Amino acid sequence: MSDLQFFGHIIDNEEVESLDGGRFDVWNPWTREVWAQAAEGSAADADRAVTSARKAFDEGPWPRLGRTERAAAIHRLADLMQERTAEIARLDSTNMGKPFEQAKHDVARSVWNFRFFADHQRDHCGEVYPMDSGHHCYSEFGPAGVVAAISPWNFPLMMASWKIAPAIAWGNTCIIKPSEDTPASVTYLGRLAVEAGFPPGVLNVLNGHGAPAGSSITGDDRVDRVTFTGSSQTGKLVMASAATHLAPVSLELGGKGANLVFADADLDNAVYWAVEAIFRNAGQICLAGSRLFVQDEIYDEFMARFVAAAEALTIGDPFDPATRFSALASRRHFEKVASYVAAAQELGGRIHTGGVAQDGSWVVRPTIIDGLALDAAPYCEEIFGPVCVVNRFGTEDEVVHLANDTRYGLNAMLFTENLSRAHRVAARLKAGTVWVNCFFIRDLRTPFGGVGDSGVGREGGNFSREFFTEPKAVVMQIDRKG
Ligand code: TXE
Repeated sequence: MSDLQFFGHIIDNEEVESLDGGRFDVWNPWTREVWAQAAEGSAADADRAVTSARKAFDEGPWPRLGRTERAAAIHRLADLMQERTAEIARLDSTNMGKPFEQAKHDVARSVWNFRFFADHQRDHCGEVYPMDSGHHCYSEFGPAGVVAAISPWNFPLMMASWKIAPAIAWGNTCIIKPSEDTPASVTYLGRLAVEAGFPPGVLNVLNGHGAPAGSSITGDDRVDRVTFTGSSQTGKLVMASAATHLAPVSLELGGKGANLVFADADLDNAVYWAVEAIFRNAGQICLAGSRLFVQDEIYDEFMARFVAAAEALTIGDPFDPATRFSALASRRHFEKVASYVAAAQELGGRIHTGGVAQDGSWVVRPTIIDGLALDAAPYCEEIFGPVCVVNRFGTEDEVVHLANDTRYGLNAMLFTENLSRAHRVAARLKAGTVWVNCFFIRDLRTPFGGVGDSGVGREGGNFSREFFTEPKAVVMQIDRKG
């Protein structure tokens, strides 16, 4: 009898095996051992999950609950998550190699996602439109229906909660398919929803691979909304699949974030954030500051400080409190990142520090490269690892052009003490979010999403409301004519 943990599907509030009994192995990237198994969802399992969510929406209490009651149920789930922070964080650290302290922070952020959207829905206001003709009109925001949510492995719990929280807060029912690399914490969340007393079918967890599990739910015509975070390439497949039944999509895809450091920047602050932006979570962040542009006058000094700060990051076991940086999330991903480092070397890039650990681990050390051509693959493509490509610039116009010369447009950062320049450059950058003198700071009311290959749509606050509801106009006569 295997002593591996098992993560089943959660359908109709029951944790179940796949109908055909299929399972797959779940790896610990630091030890490079299998530590668990998860149910391998087939098209038949996906059908079961969608049937459950559809029934819960069409016949169950959830969409019909008062907004206060629904908010209270979601806060109960958030309370349970908060109580079990260490347990959940342990799952994410074991499953994807994230330092434990960062995983605990991710749980706190996930709890906040639930609390924020519960309250946002409970306290929202509709709109009234005074009309000229003896009528008035008001808007209503009713739930859209069944939501298919597909989440990635880099923030397993947090990215899933970012989708589930607004979906269920607005009265929808949901099927979440976590990444096959990281099924643990999302399955655990599904167990907590049962414990919190959610009605059956409100939150279904379907484990398994992109195809057939993911593609079966996105292509099911009983699904009303599809929200996806992952690669740009898969995003296109998801959009095509949702288009077969005209389900609106929200896609948060890849990035190649530009980080602009002007000569008048506060260098301590700029170095601190440059390190966070590309080495936190081992660079496995869609928002990573993976293209760094430094103005000529400070280039050498900045690089010396940046390299020193990168080398000071303690690499090790995610559960060692000293660890700031650990293995990449999977063998497949390690091989991808390592291949970009090798390509950078072949293409004449100068590696100032870092490179692939040669000890058999899945570690790529914090890596800083300059000297690459503007069309070199490691410079243009999303590496999604701890690899920063650096370039120098002379003028504001030049750096804006360099920063915008990409298919992506999720986010950018700029560091300057000149207020006018900060506003001027922020306005010119092609990105969904621009951070000035900081990084990663979020207010959940603000729009989040990207342009170009970085995605379609925005989520956050009212932007999530627009996506997860069917806004309705009710026009009412006040004065009867004649
Ligand atoms: O992504 P996929 P992968 C980028 C990053 C990374 C690359 C590949 O560059 O190296 O993508 O990672 C599900 N229908 N990002 O292969 O394939 C899949 O099971 C429906 C950036 O992990 O996009 C998983 O749950 N679903 C990103 C999710 O999609 C499908 C985060 C993401 O997998 C599917 C992750 C299909 N046909 C990777 N195929 C970010 N924006 O943060 C796969 N999936």
